[in-house]
Amino acid sequence: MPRLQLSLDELRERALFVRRDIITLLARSQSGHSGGPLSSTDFGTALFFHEMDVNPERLDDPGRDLWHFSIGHVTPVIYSLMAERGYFPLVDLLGFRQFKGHLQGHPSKHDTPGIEVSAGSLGQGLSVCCGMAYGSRFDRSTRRVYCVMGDGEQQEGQIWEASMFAAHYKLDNLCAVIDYNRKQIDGDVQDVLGIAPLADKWRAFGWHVVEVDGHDIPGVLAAFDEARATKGKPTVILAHTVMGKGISFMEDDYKWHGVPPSVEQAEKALAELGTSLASWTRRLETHTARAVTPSANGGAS
Ligand SMILES: Cc1ncc(C[n+]2csc(CCOP(=O)(O)OP(=O)(O)O)c2C)c(N)n1
Ligand SMILES: [Mg+2]
Repeated sequence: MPRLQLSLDELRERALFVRRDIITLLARSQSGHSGGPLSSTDFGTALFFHEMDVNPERLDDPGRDLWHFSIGHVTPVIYSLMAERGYFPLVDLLGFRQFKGHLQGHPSKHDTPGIEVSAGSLGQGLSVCCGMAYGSRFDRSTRRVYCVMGDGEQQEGQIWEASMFAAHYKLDNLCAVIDYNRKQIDGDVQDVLGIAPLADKWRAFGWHVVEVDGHDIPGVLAAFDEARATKGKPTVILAHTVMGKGISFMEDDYKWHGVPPSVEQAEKALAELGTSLASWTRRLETHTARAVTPSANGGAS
């Protein structure tokens, strides 16, 4: 079960596709979050299409890396990454947030193939990932565990309890990524409840800290490499990002935390991304089989 390790050009194209997917599924559902999914797109693409060893064709493969988005509200990017990676057909994205669909507003392990842990209540994911990483040691497994958190989420006390656990048990198979977009549901993180100096806090809690531009894919890949090479302690990557990245009228505005674009706004957004709502919807509608290889789901633009 190899890591995909797509080239930089392929990763950049994949990130563009994921952004188009996010806008298109939100335009269809008229419900859901825009800002965090778009800030998480580039490092998420690096994770799914280069870094992680996962096997969407065999979800229970014991050697698979484990991943979990503790920020459950960013399902538009989680599901788009999963669909593009071949967990389920792209057409399913058009059923986002529908009662009878399998893509609920927050991730549900009971509904979606490939979601291992349900999420939505902030602050819990790192604890779950500590359990996965610690348990892997007893399995004598070389798998790695990836946990994506938000910056506003850092205000949750449970994270710091888990952080102590991970350092105490030297969980160097655990890599956390923080979407450091400086915004949360009600405004600037520093105004709501300041978390700075975040890097110093994680260092003080015994973690190896890497700071990176979360939209610079080569930089993110280097950060993942550094995490792999770090022994005896867990690594946290502070991915500096921009909420709503890629869509001019959404960037750096917390009001896009939890709302979808209107159809008209989606048209504008997709034009900025080099496509149209009709054209990208058609791409999703026509991909009714799982995209099992990177080249099998490319094509339309
Ligand atoms: C325990 C808990 N408290 C509050 C919420 C409501 N909530 C959902 S997202 C969010 C903001 C999180 O901020 P951040 O992690 O920065 O995510 P972003 O806004 O950048 O997507 C809040 C408070 C929640 N889901 N869980
Ligand atoms: Mg945030």
